[in-house]
Amino acid sequence: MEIDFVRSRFIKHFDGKTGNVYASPGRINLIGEHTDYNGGFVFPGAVDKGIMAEMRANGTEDTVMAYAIDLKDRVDFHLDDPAGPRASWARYIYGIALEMRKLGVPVKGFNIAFAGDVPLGAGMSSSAAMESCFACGLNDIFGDNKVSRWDMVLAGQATEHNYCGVNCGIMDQFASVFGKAGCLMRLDCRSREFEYFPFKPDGYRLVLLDSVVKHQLAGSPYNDRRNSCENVVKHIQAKHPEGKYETLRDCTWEQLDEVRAEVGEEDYKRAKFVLGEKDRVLGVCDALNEGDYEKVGELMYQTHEGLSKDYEVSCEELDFLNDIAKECGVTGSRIMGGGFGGCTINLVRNDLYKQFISTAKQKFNEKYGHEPKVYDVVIGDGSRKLC
Ligand code: GAF
Repeated sequence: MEIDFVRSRFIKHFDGKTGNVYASPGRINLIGEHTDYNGGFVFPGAVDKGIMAEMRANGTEDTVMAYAIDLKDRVDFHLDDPAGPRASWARYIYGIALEMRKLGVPVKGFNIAFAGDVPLGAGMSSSAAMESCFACGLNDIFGDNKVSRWDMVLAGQATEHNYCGVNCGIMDQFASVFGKAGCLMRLDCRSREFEYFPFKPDGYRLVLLDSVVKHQLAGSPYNDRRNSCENVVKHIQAKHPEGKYETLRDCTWEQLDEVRAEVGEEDYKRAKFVLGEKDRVLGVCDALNEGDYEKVGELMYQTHEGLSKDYEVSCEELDFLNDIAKECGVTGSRIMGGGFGGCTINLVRNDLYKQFISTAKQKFNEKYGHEPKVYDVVIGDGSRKLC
């Protein structure tokens, strides 16, 4: 996306003056799904697509004038209005501004115009890209950049919790803020320690196939999944008062089996997936260290199976794309992100790529009347000021 594209709209829709321009990316995740809010590991990377915003203080105490370029929608609101704006996109601006105030940034009125090239509803975290982009701008304009990168991550997550109704973990905001070109990141969501993993799989590439089934976490059973996990932890804690069980990260397979009858089959299956996924992320790290991409792929297929059968966040279209990948001999394939629509992420041998993409397009089209969208993954940088 070009700076001039955003700048020309900013100038046109406000008072002709320019501001500063900021960008934040969406993300992919190689493995480690629904583990972030369970204190486990994730393996994301930022992508080369995201949100770009031009922002400038407008001299008022609390008036925000906001323009969503892609939607051609203008909303003005007051930061001191406890209800905030109704438009869902504007709530990200309102929410992050209030969360940055909580961190001591004296946010006052500002003008903002933004656009994005991260596909909406594809499970690539367009919302985290918005939060971290706006946080980066507010930190710069009003806060002398004193808020740390981790606090911006947490402000983005709090925006989801407090203003958008999604009880998400920290993976998406983390990836958007901390991303680094060419690197995936292994994050321990409990200790928040992370390391960059240069990702140059010799002979393979990552590609996303977008089912175009709109993934949207607000109003989806995402929060129910989290509640199920927390319920299992509560039961394990009650059985083991001597220990401290905060998340499923602290629980063993034996303990899960002990509470199986009490929590019921549904919550049991959810927790079973999470315990397995925790192990799979570590397995992928070892496999990457050994350059064993076939092993990485095998674990990706296992994740898909678990997300589909036990966590039940897949849909017919995503399972179909996964089946095609298998039939074509693709190394690894699985649902990416929260689920309920969006993309599969596929680890494909270079020599198989063309045939896989054309088969997937043709078969998906035959069944659903349209082709899946194809996004080649380019791992890019995290939140930054452009000018
Ligand atoms: C969504 C959430 F926002 C993340 O926190 C994470 O839980 C993910 O779903 C599933 O891994 O993207």
